[in-house]
Amino acid sequence: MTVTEEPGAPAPEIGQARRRKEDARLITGRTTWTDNTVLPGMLHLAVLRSPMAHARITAIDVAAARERPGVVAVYTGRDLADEQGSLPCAWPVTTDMVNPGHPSIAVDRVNHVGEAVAVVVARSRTAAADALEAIEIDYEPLPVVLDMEQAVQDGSPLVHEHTTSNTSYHFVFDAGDAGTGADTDAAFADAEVVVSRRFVQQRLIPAFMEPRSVVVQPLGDNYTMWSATQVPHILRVMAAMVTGIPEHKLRVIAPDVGGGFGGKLQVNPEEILCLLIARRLGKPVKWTETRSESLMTAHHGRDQVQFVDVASDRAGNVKGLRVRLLADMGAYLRLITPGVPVLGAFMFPGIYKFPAYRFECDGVFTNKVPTDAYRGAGRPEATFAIERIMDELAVTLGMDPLELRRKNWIGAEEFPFTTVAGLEYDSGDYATATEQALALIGYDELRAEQRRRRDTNDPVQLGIGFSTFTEMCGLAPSRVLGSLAYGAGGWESASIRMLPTGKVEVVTGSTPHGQGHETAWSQIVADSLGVPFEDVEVLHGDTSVSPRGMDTYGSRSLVVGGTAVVKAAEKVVAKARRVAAHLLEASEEDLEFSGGRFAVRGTPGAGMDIQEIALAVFAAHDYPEGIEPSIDAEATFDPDNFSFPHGTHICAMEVDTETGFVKIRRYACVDDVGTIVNPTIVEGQVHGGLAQGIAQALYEEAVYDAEGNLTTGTFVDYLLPSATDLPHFDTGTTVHPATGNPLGAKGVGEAGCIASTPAVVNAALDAVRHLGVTDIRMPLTPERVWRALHTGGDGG
Ligand code: MCN
Repeated sequence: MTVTEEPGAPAPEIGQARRRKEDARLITGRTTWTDNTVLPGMLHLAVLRSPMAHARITAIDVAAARERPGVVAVYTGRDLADEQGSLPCAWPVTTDMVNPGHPSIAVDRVNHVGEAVAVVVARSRTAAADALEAIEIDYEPLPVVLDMEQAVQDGSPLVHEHTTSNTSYHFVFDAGDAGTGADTDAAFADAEVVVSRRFVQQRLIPAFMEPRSVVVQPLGDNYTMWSATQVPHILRVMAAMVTGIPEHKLRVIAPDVGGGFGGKLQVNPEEILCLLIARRLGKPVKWTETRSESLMTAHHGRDQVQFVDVASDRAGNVKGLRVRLLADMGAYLRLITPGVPVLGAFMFPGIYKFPAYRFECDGVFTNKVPTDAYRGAGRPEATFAIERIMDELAVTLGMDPLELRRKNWIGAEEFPFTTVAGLEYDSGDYATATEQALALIGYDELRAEQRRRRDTNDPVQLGIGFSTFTEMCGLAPSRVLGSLAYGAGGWESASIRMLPTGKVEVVTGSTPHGQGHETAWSQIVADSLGVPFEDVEVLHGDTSVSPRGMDTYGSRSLVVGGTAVVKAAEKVVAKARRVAAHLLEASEEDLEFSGGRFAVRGTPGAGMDIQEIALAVFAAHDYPEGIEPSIDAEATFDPDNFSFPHGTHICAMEVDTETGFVKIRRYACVDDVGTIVNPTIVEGQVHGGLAQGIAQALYEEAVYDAEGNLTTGTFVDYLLPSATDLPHFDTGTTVHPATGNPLGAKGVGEAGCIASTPAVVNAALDAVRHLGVTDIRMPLTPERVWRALHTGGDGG
């Protein structure tokens, strides 16, 4: 888009570090979270959850619970069996993928701890929770399957008895077959050097701040659902399909939502249960989870075992990449469970020019909570694997890890570049980002200090780790998504209405849950229409207000939704121009639009502000033929390509070899997210992403015991870092605009999380490799690091 810049004109809004409009209400909590919703006669739902990871339900007795004070109804899976259908999985990655279906409430069998087995509806939340204790259930235990590598062995017990194995699907991408690369087996057969590693991507919990919450209000045969969701539009379509409630009778509202990180990109069992029960009882029903329920039952992320082979010549020119994954699906396929590792398939080659590439993935069922999207969804896993194996290759070749990367990355002059995975990277400059990051962190001094510490056998060793990453986001071209997931489009919509007083309402199909769209979209509109930033109001998250949308995930909102806003604004200006020409008695061609004003070329002083035109149209008895009496427009945008932000992240890490404690000394990163709409928001997004990526490397892991109980079910056991656990971040940016959207923007919402994990682990290994340590399993707890140092192995 062109931003008008002329002498005396206000500075463009795009690029300004505006403070976020929405923050006052979000930070103080003075807003409409779903759980604040209180309706007359509202009932409360509490869910009884299975204590067994795998069992047959042989008897359920709810009679005593029905008698408890305040209880209105109690339902089991059998009671709702005829109407509950199956929760949706929208991403069948192969034609023969096995999907066992997923009831919102178990009927006669449970497949993970925490699965719903009965629900109580009562007049208060406490009455509902108390009555759960009165429900008696008999379980017949079945063998529990928890470990993926054992689950795929012949003779393993089955998670789903009607299947023949625990493998849901086997997905293959072979660049040789796809025509995007050479024969991988031949590349490996001819290679001078092959390095193979097995990496474990531990299971993580999205751990959003606001727990999930849902309220359903029935009014006749109409239903309004409030939900703390990232995806009100997708939820409405899917809930209508599952429950049979006609879509036009169902309104979904996502009020302000306190974080999601992919964990609220879901159609939850409780959302369906609230709908079904509100329909049965004709009364409003609310469910809000406890923190323990959230950690135990909201979908988890990651959980892969990665077998990675890289082939190269002795000079360090890479020749081939082979990846085999086992991806833990958990007990069921949720909304995009199978697609998460498959999305990663395209990112394993990273920024490097591999001539050959083969990827295989088995999606494996286990008796654990299903996995699904978690910030980055597939791309952090892939980035970890490639950035770790590049370091391992460098060590094997005796090369500097940066020199190896430089030798193999795509040069700035080579864009657009089609990768061996078939993606077209549009723009970037990996060398410049790396040089800036090296300067930011003070690389030469750190290397000198590292040498000193090694030479003096200092008990605290220093390491420096790199991650020179790219990722694919801005999901996504519909033609690509459509070929991967049924019914999924990758477009976004926006509409802009100029109100009579000149204020502007923008309706977006994106659904912010912490990303600051109200601010960024206001900046875009302020520039496009030449109106003050403060005069723009952004509306979102209600299917009656913004009927068309594809919601927020995959760092798509600015690239796709922001561009839809630009396109709608262009239409608004075009419409206003026709009106202005009519009112000013000039031809449209003679009008110059700048800074919100249509000026008549060659007639000084003659002109009209776009905000005046809005009033003139409202009050008009005189507007041009063929024009509706309003200045408004709607647009959709469907990108031709993904966006490919990139950057260089460097971590300097101290490792105490006596205690196993690690400490990030410095962390510097230079990210390229194309044109930046709001530098403050971008920096905040990078910081948040770094916190989560570093947390994977150092702190977080969802752990199950041998019976399938989640032993990290509270924040005492699941180590979510706070600000004081994190280092200062030195951040920088380079700008290589994206070529696929008029803003030139690339997504930023996941970048920090995708890039940082391997930089941290590479740094720790760089500190202690000379002491014989070749790998340390994540998270790098002091115990693991100590074991790796003193007893060998990966500390696992
Ligand atoms: N932005 C910008 N200039 C750019 C790129 C982005 O100013 N070149 C701004 C955008 O205008 C927007 C924000 O940065 O305000 C993020 O934009 P984008 O990269 O398009 O990502 P989305 O808005 O689509 O957000 C999704 C992304 C994802 S996938 C996860 S997971 C995530 C994340 O955002 N979850 C979050 N950031 C989060 N932040 C908060 N606070 N809470 C979450 O749950």
